[in-house]
Amino acid sequence: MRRAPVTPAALLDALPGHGPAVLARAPGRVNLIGEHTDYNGLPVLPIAIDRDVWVAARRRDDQQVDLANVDPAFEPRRYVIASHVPASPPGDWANYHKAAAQALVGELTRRGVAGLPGGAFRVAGRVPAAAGLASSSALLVACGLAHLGLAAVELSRSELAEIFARAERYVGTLSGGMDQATALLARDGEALRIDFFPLRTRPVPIPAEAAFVVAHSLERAEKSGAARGHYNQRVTECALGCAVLVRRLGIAAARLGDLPAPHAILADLDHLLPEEAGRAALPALTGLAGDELGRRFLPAGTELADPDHFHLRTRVRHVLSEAARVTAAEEALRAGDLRALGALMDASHRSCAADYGVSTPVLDQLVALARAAGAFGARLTGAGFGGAVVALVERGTVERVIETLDREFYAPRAASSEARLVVRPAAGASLEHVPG
Ligand code: NG1
Repeated sequence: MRRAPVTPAALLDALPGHGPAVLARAPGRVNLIGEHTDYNGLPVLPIAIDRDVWVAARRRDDQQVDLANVDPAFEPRRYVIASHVPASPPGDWANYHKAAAQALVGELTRRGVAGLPGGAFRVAGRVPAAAGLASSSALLVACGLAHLGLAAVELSRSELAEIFARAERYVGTLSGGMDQATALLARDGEALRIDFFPLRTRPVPIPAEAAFVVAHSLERAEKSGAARGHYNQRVTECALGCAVLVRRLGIAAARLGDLPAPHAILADLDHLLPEEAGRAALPALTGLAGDELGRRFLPAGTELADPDHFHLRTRVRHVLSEAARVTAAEEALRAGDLRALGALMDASHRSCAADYGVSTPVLDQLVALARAAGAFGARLTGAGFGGAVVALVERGTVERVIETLDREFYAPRAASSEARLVVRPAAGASLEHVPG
């Protein structure tokens, strides 16, 4: 049975105690194009979606956090605020609250502002989890915004995007900053081009006839599970690929996004980078001694899918070509050319699958079904390894795409109709102070 949606008013009513409260909202996101580029310092082009996490909160007089979720699958949690909050076991939902709180304690201390108060927090989420729709970041951002509201401290949205992006690494993923920036800075009806290091954003209007269908593969892309090692592996392969290029070309670059003349590098990649490298080959390839290599690229405690073996050429090829596709996609959107945008999304999916190794046969199947039903283009969205695809569809074609997906994919699997959604570009997070 479907549970009735919980209203923000009911969430406020569920708070213990009396007096003023705050109500925070943060949306999930669908990345239109620019996958696995953010942590490389290269651009992304997501939309925030009309599915959000709501958090109501009221201040406590002590340093305790009392956390509860309307979904009984997420059990209540309590912890004490500190500059180093011990993490709950991997996958525990409280870790996203802890991540935000620990980061805010650090930030407020750095600014010489009085500490972060304890509080009661009541949470309701409508972003499908483990679907590549950034539900974890929506939870972290909504909890963090609510907590700042309790502390009565204001920080700019851009500052918060950077603080919360770093904060999410608390859960052990070497993640980039796309999700938190989208949740905080997106604008209603528009896509957001985001550049990193330093963070910069610019809205990109979306033509009225464009619609977005998100279809879940029914494979959970759980970054607290196996996907974390695979995600971190890609981050490390890119960093190593960059280090090899730095040595081969005699240039300075901290990450792939710093490389000069990426088009020329892309054209010559077969000569510049080996396809693969074992760990033993890395000192010769990078010119770095083993201990420096370890410290910079393979720190202890970072979970990797295969710590002895790295793909270099294909990973770098995906990232550099994907960055060029983001720029072309922004131009296509501004020109209202949905056909061109769709073709770029298709190319992005092929690159994610063949070069980056983050697609699955089911994601490929969903992309093919959406294309066959008339979508302009379709691609996996988010980290991959399961999760969802996004299809760019003309408004008049949405029904046909949904019917095809239901008939060919969801009905035979007896899946819930919530497995596929039509999403619209929504505004970023909000915070409201509710008088007592
Ligand atoms: P999802 O799909 O929400 O887990 C992850 C990263 C992003 C980005 C994409 C791939 C987190 C919180 N988010 O998103 O920063 O790197 O993968 O483009 O890890």
